[in-house]
Amino acid sequence: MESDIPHLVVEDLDRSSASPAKLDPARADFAEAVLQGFARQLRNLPCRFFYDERGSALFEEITQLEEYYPTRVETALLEAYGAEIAERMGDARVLVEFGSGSSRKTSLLLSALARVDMYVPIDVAGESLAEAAEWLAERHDGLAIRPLVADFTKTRTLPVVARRPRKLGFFSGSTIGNLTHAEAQAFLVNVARLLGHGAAFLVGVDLKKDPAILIPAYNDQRGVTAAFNLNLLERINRELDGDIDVGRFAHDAIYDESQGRIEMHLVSLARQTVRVLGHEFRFAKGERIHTENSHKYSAAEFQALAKSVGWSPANVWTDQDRLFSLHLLKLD
Ligand code: AVJ
Repeated sequence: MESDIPHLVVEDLDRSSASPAKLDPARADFAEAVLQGFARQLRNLPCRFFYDERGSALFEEITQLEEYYPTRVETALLEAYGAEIAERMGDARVLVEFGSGSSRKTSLLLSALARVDMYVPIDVAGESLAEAAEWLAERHDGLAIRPLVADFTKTRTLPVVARRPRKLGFFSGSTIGNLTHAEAQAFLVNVARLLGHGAAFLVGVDLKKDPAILIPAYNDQRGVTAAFNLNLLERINRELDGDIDVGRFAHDAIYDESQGRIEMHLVSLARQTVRVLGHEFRFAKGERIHTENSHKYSAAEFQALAKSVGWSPANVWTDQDRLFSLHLLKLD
């Protein structure tokens, strides 16, 4: 899928960078993704790079938009069904959270899961992870928190203290929608391995629905999602010595009915040349950079996907308007 030309940028990066703080691993990772993504016929940037400090703040703003229903509805589901969910999840003591965004939702779940005494949040964003851990520690007495700074799709082992039999998992916000179906299957296999026998896994999944509701959720009136998308280009300018005129790109969000997914793109508004780390890239007017997929699943589709890799769908909770779903999956 990804890189057929691994690590090609490392040397260029050293020489052409204006910044003396060269080659920290996070920056090298970003550099490689941008130089490779921009060199492709169909240009793309992986969505994990949205979440620098500015991007994380913009995402927080997105979650509060009228048009962006997922956070609001998922939170309401946890509030309404928390006790029932906790009862169905069982009495295991360790909770592992993948891509632990908002600690608000986690706190709701933890309040319902009275038996849990250890919480392992896994996220690439080390700073927000530490902040969230602090926020939760204040609210949940006696909870041991063992954050893991890692890409949750690549995590193969848990901290030693968390390797107790029977674990619970939580993956909220429909972040699973960022993955293709094949990637989601691979991820579910990995979670099964991490959580082990007797595991219960709660997954928030955005439901398929009328594009008239979906599209505004990814293209809001106030332009917060546009700013979130365009921040990728600003981040390139900030971190990779880029000279991109961000005003010459526009945000676009489309719903691809056949693939059941929202796609976000950045569209070049003019024929232009941009420079990144001394490399030149020419864009035609109208040329696009694909920046994110957000897959939507009917409840039955997601259950079938989970089943195909060995999880047993145990329950699904949805709101009255059928906007969002919380799936409980179990492992024997
Ligand atoms: C955090 C991946 C769940 O796909 O809805 C929000 C990210 N992108 N608006 C989503 C996002 C644009 C969000 N996830």
